[in-house]
Amino acid sequence: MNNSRWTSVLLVTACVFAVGGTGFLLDDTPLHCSVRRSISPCTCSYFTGMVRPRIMVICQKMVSFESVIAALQNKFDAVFDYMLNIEYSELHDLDTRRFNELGFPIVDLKLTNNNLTTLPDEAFIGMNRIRILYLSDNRLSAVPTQIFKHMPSIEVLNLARNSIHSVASGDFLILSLMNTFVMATNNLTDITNGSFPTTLRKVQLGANNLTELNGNLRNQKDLEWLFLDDNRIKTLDGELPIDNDKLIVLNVSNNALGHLPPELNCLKALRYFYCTFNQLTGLNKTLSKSKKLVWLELTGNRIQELASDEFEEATMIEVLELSNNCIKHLNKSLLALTQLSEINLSFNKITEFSLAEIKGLKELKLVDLSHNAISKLSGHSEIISEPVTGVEHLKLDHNELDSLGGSLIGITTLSKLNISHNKFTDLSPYHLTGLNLKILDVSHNLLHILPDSSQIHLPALETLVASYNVLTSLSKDFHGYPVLCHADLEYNSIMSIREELVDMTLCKLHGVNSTLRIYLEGNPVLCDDNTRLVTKAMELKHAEVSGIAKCVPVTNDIKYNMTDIDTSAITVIVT
Ligand SMILES: *[C@@H]1O[C@H](CO)[C@@H](O)[C@H](O)[C@H]1NC(C)=O
Ligand SMILES: *[C@@H]1O[C@H](CO)[C@@H](O)[C@H](O)[C@H]1NC(C)=O
Ligand SMILES: *[C@@H]1O[C@H](CO)[C@@H](O)[C@H](O)[C@H]1NC(C)=O
Ligand SMILES: *[C@@H]1O[C@H](CO)[C@@H](O)[C@H](O)[C@H]1NC(C)=O
Ligand SMILES: *[C@@H]1O[C@H](CO)[C@@H](O)[C@H](O)[C@H]1NC(C)=O
Ligand SMILES: *[C@@H]1O[C@H](CO)[C@@H](O)[C@H](O)[C@H]1NC(C)=O
Ligand SMILES: *[C@@H]1O[C@H](CO)[C@@H](O)[C@H](O)[C@H]1NC(C)=O
Ligand SMILES: *[C@@H]1O[C@H](CO)[C@@H](O)[C@H](O)[C@H]1NC(C)=O
Ligand SMILES: *[C@@H]1O[C@H](CO)[C@@H](O)[C@H](O)[C@H]1NC(C)=O
Ligand SMILES: *[C@@H]1O[C@H](CO)[C@@H](O)[C@H](O)[C@H]1NC(C)=O
Ligand SMILES: CC(=O)N[C@H]1CO[C@H](CO)[C@@H](O)[C@@H]1O
Repeated sequence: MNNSRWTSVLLVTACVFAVGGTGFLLDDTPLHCSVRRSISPCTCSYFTGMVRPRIMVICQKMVSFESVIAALQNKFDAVFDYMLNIEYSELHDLDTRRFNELGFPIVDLKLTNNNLTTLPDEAFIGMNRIRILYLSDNRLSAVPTQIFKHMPSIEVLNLARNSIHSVASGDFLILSLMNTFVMATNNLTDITNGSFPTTLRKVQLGANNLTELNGNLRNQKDLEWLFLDDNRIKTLDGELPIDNDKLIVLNVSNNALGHLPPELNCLKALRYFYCTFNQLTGLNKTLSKSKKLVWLELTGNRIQELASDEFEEATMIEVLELSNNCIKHLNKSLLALTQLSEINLSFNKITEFSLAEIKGLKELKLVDLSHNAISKLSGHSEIISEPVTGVEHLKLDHNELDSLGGSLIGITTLSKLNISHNKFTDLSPYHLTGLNLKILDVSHNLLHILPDSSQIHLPALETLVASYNVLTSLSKDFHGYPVLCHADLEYNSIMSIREELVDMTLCKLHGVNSTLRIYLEGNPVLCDDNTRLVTKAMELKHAEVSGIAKCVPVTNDIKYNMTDIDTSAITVIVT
């Protein structure tokens, strides 16, 4: 994953829940407030740096609303704005007192984690300065519509993690300034049409039980973020906002969508689209006009193939996640994606991969083709004229390959190649010629020999993983890897090792001479008395062999009589 990209997306997600609340406090240093002592057990901090300085008051584990009022009443100067959080408290007497008895203006009220089941509307009388209201993490079973009439200035409303079943027509209409609505993790099955004001910019309805949206978001022209993930929505046809050129993030992952709504094409601003774990069988060119799209996740669908013009104008896509689908053919659909930096096609049904599918994609760094059924790599002749891509990391593990077929020749940017769990019986030195590999994983294959040391030259190879093969001896095998530092050869059938193995290597870490580590656990050679002498000699040449020998103690004359097969059988017996 490209780190900076990830951060930006995670930030987007994080912000949904931080809107208004703590988000704007980030670059603001809280100061102690003078009344700190007299409001115990509540605490307060003073924030400058905003248009109007604010005071944040936090009360936790209060035994009653009465005790909140007793602690805070008339302790604060009304010229400031106040944020009040009452959490983990017992507020059974909410109906006997009112927030406005506190005597200071609250703009941001958070009543979270209080086990609230209902909210008496009298408590909120006169709270018309409130812009942010959090009622999340309670046990509300219905929308507390009755309280909204006292708080017409609400811009941010958070009802997440309650047990609300339905939203009735008009429930939120009175909140004509509301721009952020969070109702994730409730038990919503139904939202009656016409429930929201058309001012919404951020909507989070994830983790509910919604099967349809009833046209509720149709007229949200200013909608920027829409999270509908983890519901049971079967179709979004006719549900997406029309004439909307603001929607940037759309998450409909973990639903039951069988196809993408055609109107997706009209969301001109869409940059991040998540539609993982649905039941899409194809894209039907629905995203072909998404010119601003940079991040597309479609993992866990049933997509079988992509049309050649699938992404025709979606040329800004940088990250494309298509793992866990049923893709057999790419049909050169990726060639339009000139900004593509990462593609994940793991767990699909590709049997042959042509490098021509990624020809000319210069920004492409990571290609994951693992867990397919690829038995043939092709396309080399098509790309030889022009350096194919900027690919740095190619994952081809868990496929059916027995040859690279020369397909990688000329990809000078490639530094990490994983062809573990395939069917290689040998590696042709020719197929690795000219590569600047730093890491090569050929473990879990059928290699009985490493590439001929007189023919292979991987001048940058630092890590070689060749465990779980059937290598039998090591002599000049590392001569083609002058800077090797890490050689994992565990669980082979190596019976002999020669000192000359490390004659041509010099491991350097950050330019400083360092030790080449050779891992040999699970090889018969560790039970050979001679090995100790060889490894001692290697230590003088900056190489260190490691691995715990698992041999039954055998006297020399028994050992002397053993055939090769007997020896390997013995090493399997763990002492
Ligand atoms: C809320 O209810 C839960 C379970 O009924 C209980 O464990 C918890 O102590 C209650 N919290 C408060 C603040 O009353
Ligand atoms: C969704 O509804 C189904 C059936 O009505 C129910 O079994 C399930 O528990 C509900 N899911 C949630 C998260 O409430
Ligand atoms: C959600 O609602 C459904 C039916 O509306 C009900 O069967 C289920 O138990 C509810 N789940 C929760 C977690 O409240
Ligand atoms: C929902 O209401 C909007 C505006 O009132 C209307 O345009 C739309 O057709 C309605 N949708 C449905 C499914 O009733
Ligand atoms: C989208 O929804 C899925 C499923 O809930 C979740 O795992 C993922 O983190 C969400 N992505 C973003 C960016 O919110
Ligand atoms: C594909 O899109 C076309 C044009 O929008 C539409 O007519 C067709 O029904 C769609 N096919 C599928 C399988 O969704
Ligand atoms: C590709 O997707 C698979 C399955 O979703 C995941 O396990 C793997 O880590 C991804 N590959 C990369 C390089 O991120
Ligand atoms: C190669 O892929 C396998 C399977 O995903 C993984 O276990 C292994 O760590 C990878 N090798 C390297 C050197 O990253
Ligand atoms: C590093 O090792 C090489 C070869 O053994 C030797 O010529 C060189 O002097 C060493 N450098 C240092 C700083 O020890
Ligand atoms: C080893 O083999 C020799 C010749 O085959 C035999 O004379 C000797 O008894 C054997 N030793 C043991 C311990 O089996
Ligand atoms: C949609 C599309 O163009 N599919 C083609 C992808 O490539 C395969 C194999 O060449 C064809 O059989 C499909 O028709």
